[in-house]
Amino acid sequence: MKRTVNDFAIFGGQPEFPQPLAVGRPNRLDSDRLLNRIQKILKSGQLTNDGPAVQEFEERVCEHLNVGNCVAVCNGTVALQIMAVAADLTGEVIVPSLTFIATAHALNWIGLTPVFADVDENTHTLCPESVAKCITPRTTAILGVHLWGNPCDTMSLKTLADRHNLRLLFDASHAFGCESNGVPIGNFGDAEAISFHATKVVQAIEGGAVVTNNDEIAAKCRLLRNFGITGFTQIESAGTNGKLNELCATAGLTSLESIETVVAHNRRNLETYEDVLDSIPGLQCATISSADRQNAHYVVVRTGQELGLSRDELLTTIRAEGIFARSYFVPGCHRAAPYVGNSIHTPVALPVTERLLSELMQLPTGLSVSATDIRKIGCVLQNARRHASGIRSALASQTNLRHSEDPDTSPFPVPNAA
Ligand code: T4K
Repeated sequence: MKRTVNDFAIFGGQPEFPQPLAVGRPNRLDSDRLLNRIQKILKSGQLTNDGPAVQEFEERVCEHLNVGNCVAVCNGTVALQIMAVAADLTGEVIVPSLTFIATAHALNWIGLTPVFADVDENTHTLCPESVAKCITPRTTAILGVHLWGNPCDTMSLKTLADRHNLRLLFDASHAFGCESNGVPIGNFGDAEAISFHATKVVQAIEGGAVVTNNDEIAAKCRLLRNFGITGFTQIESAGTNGKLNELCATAGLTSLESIETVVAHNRRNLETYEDVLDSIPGLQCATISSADRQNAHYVVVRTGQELGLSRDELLTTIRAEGIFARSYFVPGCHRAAPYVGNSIHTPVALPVTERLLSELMQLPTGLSVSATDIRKIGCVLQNARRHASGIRSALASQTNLRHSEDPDTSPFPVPNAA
């Protein structure tokens, strides 16, 4: 219990969580199932190059998402690149700035120009009106991001894409297991890219996929991920090495088997957070938990003036308590190298993006976080608000502890896996 400002760990008190809780900590895989599968692979000798585990993983993903094709690749960034090349993109591609830098970097790395549009205040996904203002004769695609698992406004974006003869693609890295109007994410636009990174709701340690109902795009993706090779002596196109290996595919299969458990746990955690945050003015749960099926993988909270602390002051305070909350995706792609200061990338104002970047934080969830942990987090947040003015002045007077320019610099080491 933090009765006075000095009880907060940042000012010398005991941290509430000596073993820190983190956002994105990987959910544990069932080790018996995984090791069993790994043994079979090692015995078979087929370690990579489109082996049986990759093929089975692709089949299971198709079944789960009710989608026609899944092309598994080595990570989500390569999935974005292979998808973009398979869709014949050139020139400019409109994307949100409020996303992980990989969305923009994937395009930039293959010679495309990411152009940043603003996002919607509630869903934090591409705002169709802002996208419309970014379209030029060089635009060939819109790439929406289902941020935090919130589905993009797929209908309006499709109308816009059709009107201007643009490809419509999605980065679904956060949205495995989510739906939009009853349709699983993975079925929208020309194709969608998914990340199966260790920190994701379904993980293959490292992995990704392009999912699509467009057979032509799927066939191209298969070719592109394997150097464009079609036979021992036949090379049909340019290509790269984007293959998922068998060991990672087995991790993906094992993870996929526990998705219902993980999502149910995440959803209960989200409900507990909503309950706890309801009584704290200045903190509002911003994850959409509507009729759309949500994986609740991210608990997104919007900070407001009533809190009495800025988002970054709050982050500094609670991280010292062992609550390693994040401020994804500061600084915003448009403020990151190599895009910052270049009007080609940012032709329109991004007021909503800017506001969200300064107000949002993400709180720990996943299998390693319990309802009891969340109630304790709630108490810390409640007390931080109660002592906001004291914390603010103490932070300002402590030069060595004053939060840095980069609010993601943690005073804590990365938690170990104990
Ligand atoms: N598009 C979007 C919208 C994305 O969010 C991402 C990836 C991509 C595309 C690209 O997909 P990939 O190419 O990555 O497949 C993480 C992930 O590295 C990244 O995959 C993810 N998005 C991004 C949102 O988050 P960090 O830097 O925030 O994660 P990190 O290393 O801080 O890990 C989170 C916590 O988990 C830490 O406390 C450490 C702990 N941890 C992490 C790992 C990896 C462990 O305990 N064990 C582990 O093995 O980036």
